[in-house]
Amino acid sequence: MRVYGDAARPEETGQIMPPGSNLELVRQRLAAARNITVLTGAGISADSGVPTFRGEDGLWRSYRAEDLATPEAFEREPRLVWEWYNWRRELIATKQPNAAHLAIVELERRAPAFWLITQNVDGLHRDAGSRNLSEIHGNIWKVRCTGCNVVDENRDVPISILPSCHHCGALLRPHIVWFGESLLTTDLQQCSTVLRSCDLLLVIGTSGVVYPAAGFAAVAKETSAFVAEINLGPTPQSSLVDVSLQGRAKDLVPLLLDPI
Ligand code: BV8
Ligand code: ZN
Repeated sequence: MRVYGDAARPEETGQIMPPGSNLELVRQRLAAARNITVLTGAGISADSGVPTFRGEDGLWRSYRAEDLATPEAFEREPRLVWEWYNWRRELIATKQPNAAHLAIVELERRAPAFWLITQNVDGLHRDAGSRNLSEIHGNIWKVRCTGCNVVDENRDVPISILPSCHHCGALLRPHIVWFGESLLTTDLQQCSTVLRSCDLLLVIGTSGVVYPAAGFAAVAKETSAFVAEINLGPTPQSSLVDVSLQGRAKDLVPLLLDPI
């Protein structure tokens, strides 16, 4: 059952309910929840000025992110792929966490049990202070050796376009999960645990089109968690969740925290 206040479903009426009508419901559920899981996507960083993947600002030059974020593209044109990641590193290095990132840190501090799953690679949740965190698509500030597989933190801005491993000299790649690559088994196991054990899942700023993250709300619903979504508009998950709050993450997420 989905709550949009007492009105009919928006897709039936074409009406978008103001978030205020069920913001209170989500706030109450959050305050009562013993075990909270949060899933975020690029939309939470949009309010920090980081381009989303599929928004009008999400394209880079004439390439689509899905064509660059693949092992095949890196195999074929490592220089072009590194140019794209360098461009993103230079941009992200100038951005700060926003009120939504900080509210999630406060939620982690207050909740008896809390875990954050992010699809974002920008590192802004970590910068904000999140610690119970799975960066399931990797982190743009980490590199991995294509020879010896060593993972290192690398904050060079700009990064040299074809960086090499100081252990074995082989080419370094971004430590990021590309399309067609599996997520880390440890991350998948942690996601399954926290999705099946939570009594509330909050899904923030994701278009819900990239798997396996796009299936996470359904996993939480299987074990009867209360699922709320925050997004600018409806997503493929909207029919599945209990409440959809429509608005900017930086505005809505802080409102979900009861004032102390
Ligand atoms: C996998 C790293 C098993 C790159 C990313 C065929 C072959 C192989 C696999 C597949 C296949 N067909 C399908 C798949 C699965 C594939 C997939 O799902 N493809 C999609 C495109 C159909 N998935 C995979 O490949 C995954 N691996 O399945 O492994 C496997 C292995 C081998 C063979 C078969 C299976 C790996 C997926 C990870 C890909 N890497 N990122 C990089 O970042 O450089 S995904 C990329 O999309 C980003 O990580 C991003 O986070 C993610 C999801 O996008 P969103 O975060 O949702 O961002 P988006 O721009 O889409 O939406 C933003 C949302 O925010 C919007 O809804 C907007 O309304 C909202 N918003 C905007 N502003 C605000 C806001 N909301 C609130 N407030 C605001 N202010
Ligand atoms: Zn190496």
